[in-house]
Amino acid sequence: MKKIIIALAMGIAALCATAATSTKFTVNGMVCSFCAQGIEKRLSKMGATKDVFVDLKKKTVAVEAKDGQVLDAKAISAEIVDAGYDVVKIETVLQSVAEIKAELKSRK
Ligand SMILES: [Cu+2]
Repeated sequence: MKKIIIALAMGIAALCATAATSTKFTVNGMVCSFCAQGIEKRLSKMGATKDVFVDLKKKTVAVEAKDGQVLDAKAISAEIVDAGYDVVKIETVLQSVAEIKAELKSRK
Protein backbone atom coordinates (compact mmCIF):
# COMPACT_ATOMS: atom_id res chain seq x y z
CA MET A 1 0.00 0.00 0.00
CA LYS A 2 2.75 2.41 0.97
CA LYS A 3 4.58 1.70 -2.27
CA ILE A 4 1.54 2.65 -4.31
CA ILE A 5 1.22 5.97 -2.53
CA ILE A 6 4.89 6.77 -3.07
CA ALA A 7 4.64 5.89 -6.77
CA LEU A 8 1.59 8.10 -7.08
CA ALA A 9 3.26 11.03 -5.36
CA MET A 10 6.29 10.69 -7.61
CA GLY A 11 4.05 10.59 -10.65
CA ILE A 12 2.36 13.82 -9.65
CA ALA A 13 5.69 15.52 -8.96
CA ALA A 14 6.97 14.49 -12.39
CA LEU A 15 3.84 15.88 -14.01
CA CYS A 16 4.25 19.24 -12.30
CA ALA A 17 7.89 19.45 -13.32
CA THR A 18 7.17 18.88 -16.99
CA ALA A 19 4.07 21.08 -17.34
CA ALA A 20 5.35 24.27 -18.89
CA THR A 21 3.48 27.50 -18.36
CA SER A 22 3.39 30.63 -20.44
CA THR A 23 1.97 34.03 -19.80
CA LYS A 24 -0.46 35.21 -22.45
CA PHE A 25 -1.12 38.88 -23.06
CA THR A 26 -4.06 40.06 -25.11
CA VAL A 27 -2.78 43.10 -26.97
CA ASN A 28 -4.68 45.66 -29.03
CA GLY A 29 -3.02 47.62 -31.80
CA MET A 30 -0.81 45.00 -33.42
CA VAL A 31 -1.66 45.02 -37.12
CA CYS A 32 1.26 43.70 -39.15
CA SER A 33 4.29 41.47 -38.96
CA PHE A 34 6.49 44.46 -38.11
CA CYS A 35 4.48 45.02 -34.94
CA ALA A 36 4.91 41.35 -34.10
CA GLN A 37 8.63 41.40 -34.78
CA GLY A 38 9.15 44.53 -32.71
CA ILE A 39 7.39 43.04 -29.71
CA GLU A 40 9.20 39.72 -30.08
CA LYS A 41 12.53 41.54 -30.16
CA ARG A 42 11.80 43.65 -27.09
CA LEU A 43 10.54 40.77 -24.99
CA SER A 44 13.31 38.42 -26.08
CA LYS A 45 15.82 40.84 -24.59
CA MET A 46 14.30 40.47 -21.13
CA GLY A 47 16.36 38.25 -18.83
CA ALA A 48 13.78 35.62 -17.86
CA THR A 49 12.38 35.16 -21.37
CA LYS A 50 12.93 31.79 -23.01
CA ASP A 51 10.57 32.16 -25.93
CA VAL A 52 8.12 34.72 -27.32
CA PHE A 53 5.32 34.21 -29.79
CA VAL A 54 3.00 36.81 -31.30
CA ASP A 55 -0.29 35.75 -32.85
CA LEU A 56 -1.67 38.69 -34.82
CA LYS A 57 -5.04 37.07 -35.57
CA LYS A 58 -5.77 36.29 -31.95
CA LYS A 59 -4.09 39.48 -30.73
CA THR A 60 -2.00 37.50 -28.28
CA VAL A 61 1.57 37.64 -27.15
CA ALA A 62 2.76 34.49 -25.37
CA VAL A 63 5.91 34.51 -23.29
CA GLU A 64 7.62 31.51 -21.71
CA ALA A 65 10.14 31.78 -18.87
CA LYS A 66 13.53 30.12 -18.73
CA ASP A 67 13.72 27.09 -16.45
CA GLY A 68 13.62 28.12 -12.81
CA GLN A 69 12.87 31.74 -13.62
CA VAL A 70 9.73 33.74 -13.13
CA LEU A 71 8.34 36.19 -15.63
CA ASP A 72 7.53 39.68 -14.48
CA ALA A 73 4.12 40.15 -16.11
CA LYS A 74 4.04 43.81 -15.10
CA ALA A 75 7.42 44.55 -16.67
CA ILE A 76 6.42 42.71 -19.84
CA SER A 77 3.14 44.56 -20.21
CA ALA A 78 4.98 47.84 -19.52
CA GLU A 79 7.35 46.95 -22.35
CA ILE A 80 4.41 46.25 -24.71
CA VAL A 81 2.71 49.51 -23.73
CA ASP A 82 5.99 51.36 -24.19
CA ALA A 83 6.16 49.99 -27.73
CA GLY A 84 2.80 51.64 -28.40
CA TYR A 85 0.24 48.89 -27.85
CA ASP A 86 -2.52 48.26 -25.34
CA VAL A 87 -2.48 45.28 -22.98
CA VAL A 88 -6.08 44.36 -22.24
CA LYS A 89 -5.70 40.98 -20.54
CA ILE A 90 -3.01 38.90 -18.84
CA GLU A 91 -3.43 35.18 -18.16
CA THR A 92 -1.29 32.17 -17.36
CA VAL A 93 -1.71 29.10 -19.53
CA LEU A 94 -0.42 25.55 -18.99
CA GLN A 95 1.33 25.43 -22.35
CA SER A 96 4.83 26.13 -23.55
CA VAL A 97 5.29 28.60 -26.40
CA ALA A 98 6.28 25.66 -28.64
CA GLU A 99 2.97 23.96 -27.80
CA ILE A 100 1.00 27.12 -28.59
CA LYS A 101 2.76 27.37 -31.97
CA ALA A 102 2.14 23.69 -32.72
CA GLU A 103 -1.54 24.06 -31.84
CA LEU A 104 -1.88 26.98 -34.24
CA LYS A 105 -0.20 25.06 -37.06
CA SER A 106 -2.42 22.03 -36.60
CA ARG A 107 -5.52 24.20 -36.99
CA LYS A 108 -4.54 25.61 -40.36
CU1 LIG B 1 2.69 46.95 -37.67
